[in-house]
Amino acid sequence: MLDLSNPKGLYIGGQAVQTDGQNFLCKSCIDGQVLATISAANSDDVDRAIEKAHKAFEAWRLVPAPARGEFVRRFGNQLRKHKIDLAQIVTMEAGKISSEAMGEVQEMIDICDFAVGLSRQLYGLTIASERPLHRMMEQWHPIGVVGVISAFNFPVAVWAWNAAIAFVCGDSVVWKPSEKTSLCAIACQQILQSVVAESADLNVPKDLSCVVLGDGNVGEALTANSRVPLVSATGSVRMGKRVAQVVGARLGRSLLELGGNNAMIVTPTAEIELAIRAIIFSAFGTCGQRCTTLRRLIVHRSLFDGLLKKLCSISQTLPVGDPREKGILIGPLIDKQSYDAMQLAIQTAIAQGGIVVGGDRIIDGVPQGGYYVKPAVIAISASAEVLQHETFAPILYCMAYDSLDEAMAIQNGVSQGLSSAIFTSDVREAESFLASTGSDCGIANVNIGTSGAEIGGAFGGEKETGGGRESGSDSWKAYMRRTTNTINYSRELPLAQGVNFDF
Ligand code: UN1
Repeated sequence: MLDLSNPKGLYIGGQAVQTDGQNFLCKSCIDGQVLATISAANSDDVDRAIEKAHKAFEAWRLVPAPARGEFVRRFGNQLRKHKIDLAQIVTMEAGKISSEAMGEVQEMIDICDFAVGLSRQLYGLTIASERPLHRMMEQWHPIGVVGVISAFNFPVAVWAWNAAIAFVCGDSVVWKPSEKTSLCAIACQQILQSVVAESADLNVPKDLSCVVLGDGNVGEALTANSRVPLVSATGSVRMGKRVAQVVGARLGRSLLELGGNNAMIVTPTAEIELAIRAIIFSAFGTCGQRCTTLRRLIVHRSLFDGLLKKLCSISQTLPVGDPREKGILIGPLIDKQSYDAMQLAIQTAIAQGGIVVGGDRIIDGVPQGGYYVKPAVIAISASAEVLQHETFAPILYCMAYDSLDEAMAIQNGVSQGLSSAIFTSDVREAESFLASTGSDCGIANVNIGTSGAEIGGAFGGEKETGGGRESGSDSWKAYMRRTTNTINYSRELPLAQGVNFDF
């Protein structure tokens, strides 16, 4: 059923619209093969989609939340049916190995299940009024069109985190995916539209979901439009700063999930075999292209040499290659730009005293035209400047520490604050890491790697990571507007704070 043969730059509900923006190529990062050419949406197209989505919102907010949940339940079921074909498109465009691509679709299914339950739990508080025969309460109302900007590395799940929650909250969605994974977005839209088409009984407005394709200009038009009360953006710090600026200038709301630069501390009481498994997956899985990827390993000096040696040897034997092949654990980088950034980071690390194992390009035994690399392990001083920057590639910087306070200072000593972990069997160390004086990240784990979070928790981080929270817990509140209501059922009009205003 998924048909990617004639992709367009604009999807308004089920309607694919031919646009006349600049052409861009959809490529497979497996071998650089051109999969399609799309003419991008221009700013008028984006405005049009937003207008349609706004109309859809006006109808959708009248549908009871549990019925909206029923729609999302059907979407989750449809995703179950399409799990394999959607995962294959993720593999084709983003280069994920099959197990990770399937895992990504599973995240979509999981968030749908979560959102279905949530659709009966959009609770507001009742509050004791200070005035007699008065009652206070809060309600959560749908907010409007939610603009979603997503990155290439989670080309389907991040949209679903936003969309499934937005839909049960009574919002409509306009999605601007990374232009590197446009086909993934079109496939998602098709799956969703098949559910819309079969949900007449739920009064689902046909333009509930729109997709606008193209480069940063498309994102710019989406963020600038004041019909979009919330923009949820995932990507680089540079992009996030721009979104914050444009949305902030019109006093809209933005939910940002930006760079990571995540660290793990390995203490002397760590179960080292577990730690190694967590390090290898977190650092090199997804070819180092998760925002939760482990980038900085902070190891107690007593363990440093032994652990480094093991990591160097394991990392160099990990099977790298065509992600469609059985047994391959690491697929390609997304593109040449990404490869160049990796090489630049490695050269910078060397110039700053780093000792490197791996990191070079693999040419033999992999599809030509893709950028395949050996994971890089770099022993380096904790004070090296290169550690301040996140490079979206499989590079693991390793450094030694002497005291836990020092390790914590290293861990927190960067401008990003997404994910963090400690491996320890010492309850004092674990609790210190989780305490207010410990990790300053949005995610802090014990005896688990930095990546691969479950959807049930709130996902996001502090500092330059942007402060937003998506996915589980009470993240839904960002997708609604809160009203506080005071109701007087007396025959008097007492003023709050005892104020007299008799006339
Ligand atoms: C991302 O890289 O933008 O925790 C999201 C994880 C995944 C989500 C990552 N569940 O690694």
